[in-house]
Amino acid sequence: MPVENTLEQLRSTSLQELEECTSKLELEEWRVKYLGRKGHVTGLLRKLKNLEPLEKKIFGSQANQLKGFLEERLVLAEGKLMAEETLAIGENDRIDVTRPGRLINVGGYHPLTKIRREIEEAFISMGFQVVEGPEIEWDHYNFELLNIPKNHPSRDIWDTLWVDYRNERGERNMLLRTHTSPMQARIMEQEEPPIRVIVPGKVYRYEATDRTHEWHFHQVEGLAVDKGITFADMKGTLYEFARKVFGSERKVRFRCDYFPFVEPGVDMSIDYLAPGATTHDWLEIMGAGMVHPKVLEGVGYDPEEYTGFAFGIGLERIAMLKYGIDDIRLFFDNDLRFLRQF
Ligand code: FA5
Repeated sequence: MPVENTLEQLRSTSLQELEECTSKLELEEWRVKYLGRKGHVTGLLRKLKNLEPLEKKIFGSQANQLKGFLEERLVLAEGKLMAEETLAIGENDRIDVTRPGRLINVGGYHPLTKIRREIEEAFISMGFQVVEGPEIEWDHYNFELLNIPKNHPSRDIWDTLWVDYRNERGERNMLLRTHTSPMQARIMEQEEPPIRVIVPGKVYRYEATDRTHEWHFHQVEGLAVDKGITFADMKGTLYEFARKVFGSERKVRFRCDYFPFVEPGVDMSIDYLAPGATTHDWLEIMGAGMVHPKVLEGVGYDPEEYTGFAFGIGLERIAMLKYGIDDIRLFFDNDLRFLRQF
């Protein structure tokens, strides 16, 4: 085929194919096919060396022009493709600022966390510090240092979950703490008076559950030890706590109670109208009392020099009273319909 025809044909077929390219990959394949080292245009230029000098000159220049022309068209085609891609991205990602936003589910605090913080605030404002202690405890701290010797009937007050472990004497002496009171002994062992601390934490009991009893729940222990602390200090502190958390109108009741580690011992209840009930009742929220001299001696304090008071508040009970919740088990069901109310 004469060279001019070949040039013309190359021009029209290559341009047509260039038109049909719709991606960068196709454009690159097109470039290799026509302008690459083994491409049609380059091949044609190589063949020119067999022509007569004049023909070589004419067609050489035409072939070079075609090469330059196709290179330009390739750049244009690449530019067009890029513009189309940019436009497509804009179409897909366009932001409609007038559309109403989607509601985001923000997590909230568990009601018990809220109450714990509120109780902490109340005591911090009265000069107490917050400390924490272990949930797995030794019999020594949970019972013995609290004036509850082995085989003493008062142990029955706390139905205990024992850890499957025995010491070298074969005794089972590790347990899930039944109350936060073991921290009384741990703190006094390490610190010198004056002491004023509260200890929030989880406790466990081998107990049947009902509306007001759980087998795992939270307490906030309190301990104040110094020279000259009296029962009146304890009453004043606990009334102030009740006033801060429940308001000054709420009725509070103290009654005598027995705990081996205090003398005298009391419990405190709050006036309670259960949801749906018509008559008021009392809900016990804490045990308290003056630290027993034997407990002070056990940790190396002189009971003639120091006195103190201690208390253990049931956190779930406070939350039930504050939020009008009539079943303690709701706190641990993880039902979002319940948790979202707070
Ligand atoms: C004690 O646990 C003592 N350690 C409290 C104490 C501390 C007395 C310091 C004296 C000095 P008690 O078993 O009564 O006491 O529990 C204290 C509070 O925890 C109760 O008043 C109640 O509010 C809460 N409570 C007790 N048992 C349960 C239970 N099964 N479920 C939910 N709350 C409970």
